[in-house]
Amino acid sequence: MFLAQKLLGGLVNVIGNIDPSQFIPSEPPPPRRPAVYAEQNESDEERQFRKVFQQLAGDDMEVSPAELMNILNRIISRHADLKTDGFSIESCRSMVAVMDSDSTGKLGFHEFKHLWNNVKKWQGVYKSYDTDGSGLISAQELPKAFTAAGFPLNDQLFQMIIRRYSDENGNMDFDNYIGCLVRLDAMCRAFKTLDKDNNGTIKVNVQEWLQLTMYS
Ligand SMILES: [Ca+2]
Ligand SMILES: [Ca+2]
Ligand SMILES: [Ca+2]
Repeated sequence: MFLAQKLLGGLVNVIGNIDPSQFIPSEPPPPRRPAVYAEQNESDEERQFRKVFQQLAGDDMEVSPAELMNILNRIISRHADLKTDGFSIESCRSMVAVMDSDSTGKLGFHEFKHLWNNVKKWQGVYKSYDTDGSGLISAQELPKAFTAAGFPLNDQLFQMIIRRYSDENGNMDFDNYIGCLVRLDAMCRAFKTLDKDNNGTIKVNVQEWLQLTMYS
């Protein structure tokens, strides 16, 4: 009896329902505003950031996947404590796709700023939860790190994430970690947007499903 309860308890723990209301996806980027309006109403910090953005984005004022890859790889080359084999073009295409709320195929100022702030925040989480200082997030470190990042998933989902994003030893390097969180964040945000009555369930048709899953 006791054993059965324990077994069942363990099972419930593993398969336990996740509660999407506990997820804390980041706020979506604000809607596009005319540049003149934006420039008149932004803080000093935003103005600084806009200058940096203009240099990174070039003449079209949008960051392409290749530009994003160069930017991220330049940054990580200055952080020896973050282990990584570098951001790939494929992972940058995926990040641009899930952040591209206005469907231009590139990241505009607000989309990029949103991604930038998240990367900064999640980099802090990565460092604090890499408790053994290996430069990688191990399978043991991962649940706490993801929970701190705003995503308290269950064991089953953590295992799935490790299967998909970590190496054969269960270690996740920095580029995989960022790629995974950008996607998780965007998918949770999409879920919250579609779950209009907030009951934890959404209904999508095939068009919406494919738009969500294939442009990601
Ligand atoms: Ca990697
Ligand atoms: Ca865009
Ligand atoms: Ca570690």
